[in-house]
Amino acid sequence: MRPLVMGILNVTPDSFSDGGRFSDVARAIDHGLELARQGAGIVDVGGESTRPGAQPVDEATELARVVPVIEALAPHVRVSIDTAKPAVARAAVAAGASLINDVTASLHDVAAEQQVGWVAMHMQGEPRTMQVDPAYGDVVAEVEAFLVARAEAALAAGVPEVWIDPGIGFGKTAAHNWALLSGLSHLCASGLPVAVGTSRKGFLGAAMAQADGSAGPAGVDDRLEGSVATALCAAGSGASMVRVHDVAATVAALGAAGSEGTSTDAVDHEQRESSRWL
Ligand code: PMM
Repeated sequence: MRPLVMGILNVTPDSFSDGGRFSDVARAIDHGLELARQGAGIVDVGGESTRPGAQPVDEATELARVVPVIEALAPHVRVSIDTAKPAVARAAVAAGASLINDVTASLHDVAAEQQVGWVAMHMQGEPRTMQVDPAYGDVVAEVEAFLVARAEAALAAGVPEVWIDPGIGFGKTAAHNWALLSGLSHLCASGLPVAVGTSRKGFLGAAMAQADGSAGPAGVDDRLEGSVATALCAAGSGASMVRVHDVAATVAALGAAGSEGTSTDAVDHEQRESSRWL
């Protein structure tokens, strides 16, 4: 089955890719509706940048950024809230969000109390310093053990829908990111639905330059091919959701790769294997 496409809507002045573009509420709402028209099954609204080195924002600022946008989008498309703050998660659910996208993997009690879905993402360290010196023994095994333990705690607490996400770029070198993408099927074999976000991330800039012989890494707005290719790879490994900026291109590529329908359920590997490369 084709994975769910989560469209990214950062209502922030400083996100690494779309920072500043949608910080005005009206423009953010328009863009969220456009992502839905392009085929996003869910729009992920965030009001605090998590890019490496980002400074935290206060609760009132984050609430003012996300709540009006969620209220406007929720009648039209499923909305998730990308936050690390319990109060923002609660307000977002009150405004219509039904999934908490949690890069700290620490808000499962809020998801249980509100009876909404929860994405547990892996991060080593915290955004300000996470890229200073990320280190693992076996990155795939360590990320998987962490996520499965968090998911089990959430399910035991009564969270109705639990996703796991390896957190590409969050306290990881390029080698760690590639290892996690290559090892994604291990994560999927846990039986938990897996979400993956590679879209426009830095490791793709370097990889794309290496592939085409450019002198410097591809800039953040020139990473479309790498973003779509890795989303497809993730889908091929069994991911049930891909988090992307370029919704139209990703939806088209997933469609062209041959799988039918959209699912948040376990992925039908057999169907994909037989249809993907026809
Ligand atoms: N990446 C970013 C932000 N939130 N959430 C999940 N679940 N997975 C991710 O990989 C992820 C995320 C950073 O990217 P952005 O600044 O473009 O939103």
